[in-house]
Amino acid sequence: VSSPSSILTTVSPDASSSSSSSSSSSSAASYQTVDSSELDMYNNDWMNKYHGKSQLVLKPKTTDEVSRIMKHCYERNLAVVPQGGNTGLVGGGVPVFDEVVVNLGGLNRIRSFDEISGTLVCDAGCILEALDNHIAEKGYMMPLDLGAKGSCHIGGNVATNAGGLRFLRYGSLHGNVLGLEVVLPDGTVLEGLSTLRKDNTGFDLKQLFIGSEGTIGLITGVSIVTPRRPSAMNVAVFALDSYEDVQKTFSQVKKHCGEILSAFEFFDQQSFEVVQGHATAGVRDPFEARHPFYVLIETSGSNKDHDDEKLQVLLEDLLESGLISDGVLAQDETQLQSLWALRESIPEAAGKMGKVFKYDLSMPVDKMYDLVLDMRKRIDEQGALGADKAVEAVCGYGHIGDGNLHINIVAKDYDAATEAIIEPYIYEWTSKVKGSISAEHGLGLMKAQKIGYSKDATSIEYMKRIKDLFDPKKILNPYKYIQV
Ligand code: FAD
Ligand code: 2HG
Ligand code: ZN
Repeated sequence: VSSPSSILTTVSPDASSSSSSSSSSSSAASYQTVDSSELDMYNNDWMNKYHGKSQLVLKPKTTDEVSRIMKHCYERNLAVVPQGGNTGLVGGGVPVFDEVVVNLGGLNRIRSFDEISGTLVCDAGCILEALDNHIAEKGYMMPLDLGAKGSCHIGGNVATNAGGLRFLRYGSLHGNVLGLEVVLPDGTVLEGLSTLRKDNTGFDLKQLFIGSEGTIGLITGVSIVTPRRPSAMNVAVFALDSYEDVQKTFSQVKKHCGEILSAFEFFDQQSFEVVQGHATAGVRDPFEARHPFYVLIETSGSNKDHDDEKLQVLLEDLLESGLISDGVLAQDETQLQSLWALRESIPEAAGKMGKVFKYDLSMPVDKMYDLVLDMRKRIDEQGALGADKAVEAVCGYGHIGDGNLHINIVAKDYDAATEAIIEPYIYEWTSKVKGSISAEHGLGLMKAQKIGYSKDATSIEYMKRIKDLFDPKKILNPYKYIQV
């Protein structure tokens, strides 16, 4: 693959070719060459499940550089993989073969922040946590939060339409994103960085890029509305005996604390035990005994005494009614963080324990846990479940308040035999209850051929036409997203 321009930072194992282009080019040249071990981090995903073989990673610093890269690649039919923080869980952000990786991490400027409206305009490569810290000083917070916040980019979040832990309160990025700046496959820049809340002039094109997973354009700038940072936050974790009780508890929590509720998460005993056995720090068991289910609730408001009182009443009510068997309420910020760690550490702990087959599903809440039980039964019936077997654990957890279940099947290897026990069974099951096979992580490479389980033929046909319209040469993120 030839070097596209003279002002790009590249990561390439081929020091001679990159540095020679550098020395022969203009004074603006800033080629950087590193050894091939550094290429690995751009070729392999967070789970070490998907492996590309790209020999060229480009790290532009401006929208203009991204545009010039795309113009070059478009003219020469070079395939390109847009990459953010590379925390995606479906293999969408790494190459399949030797596609050029365009990593957006160099685009990391905050362009503006309006302290009256809370509108933030920034480069797509800004790290989510850095943005949250920046606006925290001004009394605001990002409307989304996820375990990968320290690495993922806002551009990656928009490209995947990430959900996460604040979705219940602040909703989808489809509602919070006000505008996008996007470089199209031929290098054209779509200037859509509006800060308007309301704008009914024609098709809302930005919506097409939210959740498009780098298949129709590279997002280079994001305009997003942010809410005020709540001054009072509470977190509680409850222990429960049955999934039935989890659902009833959700109903009670909404009744007592609906207007201040900002998260309602659940995890089962298996998830809890994986965390206790494998997570890094701050995850001690706050209960005296183990329980079949746990829920974490978070409230966010502006009057601490008022919220504390509400939670206290809720806790007493839940204990009295027998819906929960135990409960802990964080008394300070440290405890609040350690209760959240019980939930947030599950992906990391499962990853330390083994190779994780991850499923991210939405479906009616009353059906959710039946799937976890069926999955365990099925794997067990095939003789594959147990400490010294192919599958060591089947964890069920997720954003139950949003109807979103995560199933993490911790296996010894990413082998075809284990996958064949799980798939297509899990997709068929989800389809039967009219659920979605991707609630928030996207389709990527993992589910590029599975969209038919959740979408009808006409919808898929129109999606393909949209792809053709923006990317007629099919150079952006090939083999991903919709390949049916
Ligand atoms: P990448 O992984 O680099 O890329 C993801 C996809 O977006 C790829 O298809 C890529 O081509 C495309 N892309 C990236 N940047 C751009 C861009 N600027 N323009 C166009 N396309 C682009 N996800 C959730 O939804 N909710 C969660 O709660 C959640 N928790 C997580 C917890 C952990 C520990 C981890 C590891 C992941 C979690 N994720 C979660 C998944 C992941 O973090 C999100 O999907 C995140 O939004 C990806 O952002 P990224 O910058 O890492 O993107
Ligand atoms: C979460 O909710 C993330 O923790 C990751 O979406 C889920 O790793 C997973 O399967
Ligand atoms: Zn999630």
